[in-house]
Amino acid sequence: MKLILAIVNNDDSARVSAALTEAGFGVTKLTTSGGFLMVGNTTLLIGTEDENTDKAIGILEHHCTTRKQVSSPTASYGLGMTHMSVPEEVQVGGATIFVLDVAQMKKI
Ligand code: 2BA
Repeated sequence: MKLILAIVNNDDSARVSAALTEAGFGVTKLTTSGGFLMVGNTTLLIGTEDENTDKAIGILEHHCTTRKQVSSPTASYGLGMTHMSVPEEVQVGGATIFVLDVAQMKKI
């Protein structure tokens, strides 16, 4: 079994969660923030059998789009405030995906 951690843009999270749920995946949404831009994003936890991992990643790829975002002065917090108040355009996402092996899953 695998646990997929997918960090996605807030604007994509509702659509991709709905698509995953519709395809039969269990999904948990966490409200998170990126350490660089210091703005909100969404982390999806998806527990699934090994053979369904690629299908889940395909759904994430289909619904998560790449965007350009301008960093705000607060983005400097993640860099020890060395880049204070110099807005930069950065490319964000589609999605940042980690696939972890799960030793055990239990529902009690
Ligand atoms: P943030 O940390 O807010 O990063 C937003 C975007 O800023 C990144 O997009 C990247 O283009 C840029 N960026 C991040 N760190 C940077 C740095 N030290 N110097 C210059 N530019 C930097 P993505 O790579 O698509 O990442 C989107 C979000 O995914 C991140 O938001 C973070 O929440 C998460 N993420 C990305 N890589 C990660 C990792 N290795 N571990 C944990 N979370 C990660």
